[in-house]
Amino acid sequence: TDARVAWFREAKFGLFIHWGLYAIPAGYWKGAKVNGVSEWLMKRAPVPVADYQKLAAQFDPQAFDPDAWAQLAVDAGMKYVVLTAKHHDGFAMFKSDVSAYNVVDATPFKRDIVKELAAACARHGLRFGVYYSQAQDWHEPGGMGNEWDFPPDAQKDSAGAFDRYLQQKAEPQMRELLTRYGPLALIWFDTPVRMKEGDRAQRFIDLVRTLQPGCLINGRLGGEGDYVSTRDNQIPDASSSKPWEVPATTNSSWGFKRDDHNWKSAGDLVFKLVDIASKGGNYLLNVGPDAHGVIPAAVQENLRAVGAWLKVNGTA
Ligand code: JFZ
Repeated sequence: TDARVAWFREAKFGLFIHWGLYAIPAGYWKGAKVNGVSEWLMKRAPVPVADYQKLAAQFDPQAFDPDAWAQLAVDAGMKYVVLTAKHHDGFAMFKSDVSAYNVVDATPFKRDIVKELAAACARHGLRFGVYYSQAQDWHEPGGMGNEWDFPPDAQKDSAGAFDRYLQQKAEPQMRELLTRYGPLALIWFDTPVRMKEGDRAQRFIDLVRTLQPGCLINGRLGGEGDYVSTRDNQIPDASSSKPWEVPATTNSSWGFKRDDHNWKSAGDLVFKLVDIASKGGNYLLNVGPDAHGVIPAAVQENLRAVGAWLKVNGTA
């Protein structure tokens, strides 16, 4: 564990990228504003699976430039990048053999986002990891969290549908991610609904440890991780012995939200970075690219200002 987390203890600053089909509605459904973070639109509206999945036919981000994203992370002084390979909506941003609901098979874009960003990060000397929503999958009858199209979670669990989903989609996709994209820095699991029962979490731990012993597991799998993930945007008061990371938004949404201009200032971001780094933690700061593949200009500017400050005042 110590060797595995050595780089992480030094990293201090990373780029979180929430990108998926939700960048298209960007907080609006059928002309009405949907409250909350944009990547939860499907659940908040709620949108039936049959309607939401049609967004895939519109996903064609012609401005996607993975090298520009990696360069932004470098300019900001960041050391690692974490992309949503699959969020709660169930849509994979990589080619998958176990579910056609993925960016290569279901969109006109047909490009493997995970593959292209992993390669760009390698070219820019950045470590690359993926976010994967292991328990919540609103697209699958057995996935947790969708109770408008499917039975309640407890029923999916007792009927065995949840374990079937885990074994037929989540675990095989984890295997694909761990074998096709080179060395992964970490897997960012999230919202561990019903993951503590039986050997569910352990099955993921075994996959990661067997296929990529150097890959870190964050604190939201539902089992023992390599580091502590704090609550979103929450900076702890004191340092802890286990490495830790603060996932944080730069506005008020993780996914792109058209009318969210609540950007934290560059000064605020610098203050938080110094606060976190001085206590031994890492700051995983998020951007939500739009449906064209563009990271909003305002946040790009703020991140570059943080990088400029680090050039003058930082140590690395
Ligand atoms: C989760 C996701 O539901 C959300 O869409 C986003 O990806 C975020 C990074 O993670 O939301 C959470 C999970 C945990 C907490 C808060 C929001 N928490 O522990 O405070």
